[in-house]
Amino acid sequence: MKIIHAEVIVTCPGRNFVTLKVVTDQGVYGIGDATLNGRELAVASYLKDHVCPVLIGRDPRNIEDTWQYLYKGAYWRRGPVTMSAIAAVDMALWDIKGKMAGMPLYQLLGGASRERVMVYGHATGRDLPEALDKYAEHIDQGFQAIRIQCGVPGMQSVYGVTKGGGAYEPATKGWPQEESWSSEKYLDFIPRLFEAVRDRFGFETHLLHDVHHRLTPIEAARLGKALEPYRLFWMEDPTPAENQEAFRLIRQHTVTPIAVGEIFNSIWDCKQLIEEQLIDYIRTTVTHAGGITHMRRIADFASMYQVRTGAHGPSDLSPVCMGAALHFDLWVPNFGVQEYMGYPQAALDVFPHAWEFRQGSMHPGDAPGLGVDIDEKLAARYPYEPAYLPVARLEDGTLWNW
Ligand code: KDG
Ligand code: MG
Repeated sequence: MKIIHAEVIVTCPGRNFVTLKVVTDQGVYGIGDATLNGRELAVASYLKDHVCPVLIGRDPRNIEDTWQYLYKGAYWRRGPVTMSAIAAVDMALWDIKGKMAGMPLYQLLGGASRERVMVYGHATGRDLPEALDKYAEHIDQGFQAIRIQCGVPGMQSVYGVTKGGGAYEPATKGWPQEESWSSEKYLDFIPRLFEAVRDRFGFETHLLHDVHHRLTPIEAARLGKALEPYRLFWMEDPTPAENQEAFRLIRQHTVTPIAVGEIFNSIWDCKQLIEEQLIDYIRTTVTHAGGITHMRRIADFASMYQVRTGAHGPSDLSPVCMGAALHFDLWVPNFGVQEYMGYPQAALDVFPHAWEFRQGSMHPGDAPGLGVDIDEKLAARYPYEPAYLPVARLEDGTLWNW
């Protein structure tokens, strides 16, 4: 069996997505997601110019060997662009293997470890009453786990909160938007938000919050400690994770669980945080962390330290990644939760899928392979549109972590 064709499809049905399609000499094809928000064309070029040519003639059944070939063979290891490109190939090859076997991917991984996958949704409000209303809406939709983000009094814009109040989409067309940030205002307000949530809704639902890398270690420690009475499921990305020792300081002060990893792309990024048990949930994704093959390695390593998975699942990873993630989640023994932000209808139409959401949980479906396809004709109707993530500045203009 041989790969005879590989092509990259860039489409913008509401937002940009990069998809790799790998075609075999037996007529079976597989697809993979390679979307890297705000840097899409870099991965598209990496695939088109450097990876697709060397795939031709390879046996698509040798997934592990292809992974090693692309990782070690590039010489330049790791990094979000390389690892997203490898991930797309890996996903496409698992898709092909599943289709050849006539089995959904989760069966190839070892079968289902649970009936369905618990997902968390985003309740975001411009102010406290709106955030609480959104939380109530999520409860009505059956969510058992909800992330809450809220506008902070005195701050113009806050991560996770849209100006118009609709579904959150961080990337905007044109130049990067500039947002302003005050850790002081945020730290004063956030405990009040959580007190209000627990007062009104009790402790039945898992409660999550994303700090989005914005605090210093000691500030993060203070926040974790202040939030302890509200028993969070997790506090996400409390401080940037390049300096992993910083998490020791946070850990010394608080038992609020910590989730990190959405911007990690290899097991080496996770190593210290996991082996020193500085985090509780690892948030790497199939697309940004080298595909199913590498995610499996990260999850197995994490399981040795009782660290559970909590994969990133924003709308800027395509429905193809969502499918791969759900197969992975259904199998992975140390599963924690899966993020699910949802998609614009146009994106759902471009990517017909077997996965489904019902009452706060999801299932990948039982179609062979990933169970997600791409409607290429429809995709062609949505050409690429340049868009960037915002940048954040402190109130005095200093560039900060967005
Ligand atoms: O592209 C950036 C987004 O994926 C990110 O801001 C979303 O932090 C995020 C989350 O937890 O979903
Ligand atoms: Mg996040």
